[in-house]
Amino acid sequence: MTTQHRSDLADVAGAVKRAREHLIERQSPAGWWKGELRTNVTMDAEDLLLRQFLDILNPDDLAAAARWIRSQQRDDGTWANFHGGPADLSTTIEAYAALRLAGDRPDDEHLARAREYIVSAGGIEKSRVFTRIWLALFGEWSWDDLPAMPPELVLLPAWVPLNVYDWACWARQTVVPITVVATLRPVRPLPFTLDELRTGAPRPRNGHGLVASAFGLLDRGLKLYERSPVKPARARALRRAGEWILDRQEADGGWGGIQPPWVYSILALHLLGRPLDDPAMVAAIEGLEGFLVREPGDGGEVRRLEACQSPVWDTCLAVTALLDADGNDRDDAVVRAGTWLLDEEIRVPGDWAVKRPGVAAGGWAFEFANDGYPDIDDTAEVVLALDRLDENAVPGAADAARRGTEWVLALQSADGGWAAFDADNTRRLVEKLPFCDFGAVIDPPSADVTAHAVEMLAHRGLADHPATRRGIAWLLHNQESDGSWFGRWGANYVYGTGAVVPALVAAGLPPSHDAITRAVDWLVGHQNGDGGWGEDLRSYTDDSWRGRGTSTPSQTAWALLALLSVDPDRAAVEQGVRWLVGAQRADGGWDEDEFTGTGFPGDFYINYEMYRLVFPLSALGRYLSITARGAT
Ligand code: R03
Repeated sequence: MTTQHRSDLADVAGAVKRAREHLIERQSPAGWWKGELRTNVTMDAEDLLLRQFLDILNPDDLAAAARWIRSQQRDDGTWANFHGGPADLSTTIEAYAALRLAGDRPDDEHLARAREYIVSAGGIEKSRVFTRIWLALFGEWSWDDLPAMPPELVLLPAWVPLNVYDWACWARQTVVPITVVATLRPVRPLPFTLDELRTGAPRPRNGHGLVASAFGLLDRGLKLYERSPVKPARARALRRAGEWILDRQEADGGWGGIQPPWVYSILALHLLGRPLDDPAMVAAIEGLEGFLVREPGDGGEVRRLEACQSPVWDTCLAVTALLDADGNDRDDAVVRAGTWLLDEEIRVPGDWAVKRPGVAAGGWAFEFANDGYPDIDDTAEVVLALDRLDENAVPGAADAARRGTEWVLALQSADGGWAAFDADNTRRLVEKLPFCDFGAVIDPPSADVTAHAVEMLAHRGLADHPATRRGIAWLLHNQESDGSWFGRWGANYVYGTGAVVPALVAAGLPPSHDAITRAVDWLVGHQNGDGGWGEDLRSYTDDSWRGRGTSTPSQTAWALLALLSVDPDRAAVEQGVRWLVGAQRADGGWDEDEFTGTGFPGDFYINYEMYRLVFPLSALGRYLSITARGAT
């Protein structure tokens, strides 16, 4: 080994030490980690509109949220859905409406520029359904001009197409309350109009082909039914929807740990007759406080709402990173985190049991409180972390890991892959409904989640289990022709490939396997000149961006984790490691303005605050231990 190489190793060791200390400083006294989950200003705009609707909008909150929204406007007057992204029409309309609520005037320069863009992009008429629902609540859009959403949906048995269990869990929990709201069609006052944002253009048809035409007819039929005086099942459906919603309220007052079901459930329960001082309503509205981030800003406090919170995910990834850094399973931080994770295990059935009745509960959700919706991604990553703990230091870890493993096995989809929340949630018909113009509405298996499940099963000694073999076959079948894998929940092919390669290696595929060499070639071929990796979110809509973009800490770490699992001796590894070490801040952290998390490809993206720390620490830690092992 050369002197040059040894001094590099000392640099890496220093970087690992600083990152590890930085991570430990950020741990909560209770043992968890939680980075901020940043998304876009529709969260804040909708929060203000909700409070305006309920007549509980506090002027200080309004001012602080408006300050945040203004701070996110770009020079061209628009708002985007992610750092550096293109203008987004619906987001800009919602931000504009929120700032009008805060008293900004249409002829103020910043709103004039926003309006110019909105009108040039087609106005309210071309915005997404969710945006027009918010406007309909204030009489700024007609309920008649929204897709019909009948509450009878909740009465359909689970074998009838389009029943609520055909929808992804996040869509299901959003759509049920929306059917209530869209049936009761409330209109509350707004101290201004948004006429200036309308173009009068007719709404374009929702698609072509037989299915689109059939759904167009269905929509017209449902609207005629809305006008008929006799609707035999209507009262029962509304009652059932109310019960369905109430049954799913979580300990933190919310629904599913995510903003859309939360806010629409508040609206629905209120419209069904619950006053604001009803205990369920109080819990729901107060619970939102826990999702608010407040900090000092220019000109006063700013306030923004998280779409979701990631403590379980952040904590299991942090445990993995710490163990990758020094392998000490007796470390106090690791033990406290492991103990907290055991406490978060979900032992009650949820909606997932509709597709997998009789399966024993035992999994983890992403959030603090989301007992109805454990997910496979979190469960796999928690089990991977628990599996590396010392049972004597964290008693119960082995049993919990076993239950989690069983649950993941049971939630494998029929095609051999794993999705995030449900098994066999693959009915494409749902996507064709005119209502569905934003986000994903089904939850089919993805390469990243399947990889995490396979890696976990292999770690549990189940590499030869038939379920694992079918998972491997799924991954091999779903490799892109260029050798990469698609990243459903992280950006993008770098995330997918960074997840799949270590999983296949853990499951025993030799590094010489064609799928692995092609993946490695793809990664090496997409390394930036500076040694890092980056992938722009435009890769979701434009193939020329696959694997291309400014180097970021999390994406560089994902690529390194894949390469390290195959061949740590490559020049590409050295260069990537050097990029990470060089980009580290003095305090041990990294900066990452880019969004590298995915909520919905094309529509909704996430900046996970912890990604810039946990993944580089894992990558550098693994590099160090592999290299040290090689040196002895
Ligand atoms: C990273 C892996 C773990 N992972 C969990 C990821 C959770 C991501 C946050 C989910 O937050 C949501 C935000 C949403 N918005 N809109 C919707 C939505 C759902 C989840 C939405 C979209 C369409 C319909 C209903 C809701 Br219909 C902003 C597996």
